[in-house]
Amino acid sequence: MSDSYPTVIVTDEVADALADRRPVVALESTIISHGMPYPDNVAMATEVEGIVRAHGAVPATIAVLGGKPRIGLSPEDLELLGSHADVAKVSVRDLPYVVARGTHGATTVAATMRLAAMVGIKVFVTGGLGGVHRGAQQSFDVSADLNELARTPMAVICAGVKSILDIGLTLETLETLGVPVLVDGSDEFPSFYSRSSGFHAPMRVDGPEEVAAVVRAHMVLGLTGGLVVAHPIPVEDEIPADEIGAVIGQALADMDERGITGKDTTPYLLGRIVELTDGASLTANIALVRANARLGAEVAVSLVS
Ligand code: PSU
Ligand code: MN
Repeated sequence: MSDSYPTVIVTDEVADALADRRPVVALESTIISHGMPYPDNVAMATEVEGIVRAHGAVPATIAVLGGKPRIGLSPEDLELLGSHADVAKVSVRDLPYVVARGTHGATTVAATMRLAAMVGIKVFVTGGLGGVHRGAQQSFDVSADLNELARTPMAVICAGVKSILDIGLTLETLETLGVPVLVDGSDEFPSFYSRSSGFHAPMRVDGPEEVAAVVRAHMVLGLTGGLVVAHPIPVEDEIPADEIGAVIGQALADMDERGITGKDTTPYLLGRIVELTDGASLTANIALVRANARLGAEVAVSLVS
């Protein structure tokens, strides 16, 4: 473990890569603890780290364990995050609480970005971004992921925004916050399980070099926020929008009936969609994360070359 960073614990592998300016890719942990069932979650997390390595970058999965923010995790840590009953979902506002109490926390996109930025990581891979929830006009439920994108300089590779969210309002908010939204290889913004969403790609790019060029220009301009890099799910893995749309409608109705609100909504909906699709949504989710890991590693490699 490196002691060059006072507030976080960084593995030697990640610290050495950062010191040598070699490519590093951050990975979040809410997707492990609250986004997928055990043991698929641990298998996914392990496989994704392998994909990042196979494409020339060092993976840095991020979480809070025993109150310590950690950058880079062991296989045992991944197992704990995937199977332990008491791992809180930790966004930025929750960080001081889990640290002070010495408990375990799986970090969301927002909290992972904040911790990754503390050590200078520039590229982050995830599945889906949080955003403006449907009905936010009443509930005010807007993910802190958007706030973090407004302030932390980092490229976030994701498969777009799930239609459990209001995709249009999420894109409007990102525009207001000054966050570039790139779409790799498509003229349409993707909706996680599907390549289509009905919304135009705000900025189209083709391939990791073009992504890296925009990220580099963003840094050169000294822009302070992040960038969204939407990477549509591979054609062979996608679930057609109308098919998954019906399932999502059902999951949202079930959520309302149970009175679930706030930070529990995303984990509940993801779990319910897996049940309603008999696991097909989980297969698609894993496939898109794999594809994102590859693109993220390639972007990180391109950024340092
Ligand atoms: N979308 C997914 N899978 C996930 C999440 C979102 O498809 O696991 C997680 C991410 O960690 C994201 C968080 O940062 O949910 C957003 O939660 P909230 O909406 O409560 O901010
Ligand atoms: Mn929320």
